[in-house]
Amino acid sequence: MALFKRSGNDDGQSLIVRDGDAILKEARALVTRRVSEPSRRAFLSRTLTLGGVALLSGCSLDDNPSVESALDKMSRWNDRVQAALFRGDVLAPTFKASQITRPFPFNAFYSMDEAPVVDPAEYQLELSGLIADKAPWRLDTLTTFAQARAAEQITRHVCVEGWSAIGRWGGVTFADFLKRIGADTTARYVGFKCADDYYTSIDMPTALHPQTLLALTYDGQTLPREYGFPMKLRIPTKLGYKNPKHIRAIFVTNTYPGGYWEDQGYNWFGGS
Ligand SMILES: Nc1nc2c(c(=O)[nH]1)N[C@H]1C(S)=C(S)[C@@H](COP(=O)(O)O)O[C@H]1N2
Ligand SMILES: [Mo]
Repeated sequence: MALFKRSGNDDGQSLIVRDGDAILKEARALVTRRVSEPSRRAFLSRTLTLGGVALLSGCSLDDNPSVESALDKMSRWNDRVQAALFRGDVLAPTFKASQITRPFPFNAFYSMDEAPVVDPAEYQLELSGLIADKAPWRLDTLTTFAQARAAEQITRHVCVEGWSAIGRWGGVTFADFLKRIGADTTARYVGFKCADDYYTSIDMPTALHPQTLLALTYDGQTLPREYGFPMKLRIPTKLGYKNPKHIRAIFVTNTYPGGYWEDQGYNWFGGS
């Protein structure tokens, strides 16, 4: 049943086309919309122009609690539409090595020199929640595990702040890792805590997607400090802010964990 198809164009952008259902198309456009300013109002007022004009006409966008509440409801609805549209077997576009963006842009909620310094000898990955084997992982064990299953991808990273870039990440598919630790894959969420106090969470279908990677290398080298050493999650089906760098803890849960930007109004599903 081909109700909708996802296709990549030359530029590597992907789009959903679903005959006869403008709402789903609009929902997709709504979440892939890039915003230039990482603020709640900028993000929400842009989505408003696409999704909620009729709903909110006559309301002022400034400091109006009922508008904010309506927009929050739209964002939750938007999460549900995106989750329904998400297909575990539809792959994000991949690229050739010659298309890699050099230098790859840096982004975080601070400037580059403030990126955390993680001591590889001291590092431990902590596991908690609905996981059978919660033993922490040292970096050498993690590296050996990843190298034995080497997965690699050249994909596009899309940041809501208005830029995108193609990069090459290597590691192990997150599905393999979740299997190894005995994660309950019927649970709803996987959450991440980072060495710089960033945090985010993703839905289980995305966690199990074949392109979702626990990445330890960038362009064939150890992941550089600024880009997430010692380890990041690379998810080409999601926007940049859903790709946690410097992961220090992973947990599996049925309780909504939110995220650093998500708790400030960014859409939680954050599909790209
Ligand atoms: N730990 C951590 N992860 C993070 C962020 C952050 O500030 N801290 N920023 C996110 C955002 S908004 C983007 S666009 C990407 C940037 O990744 P890059 O520096 O590899 O381009 O990291 C994401 N993951
Ligand atoms: Mo971002």
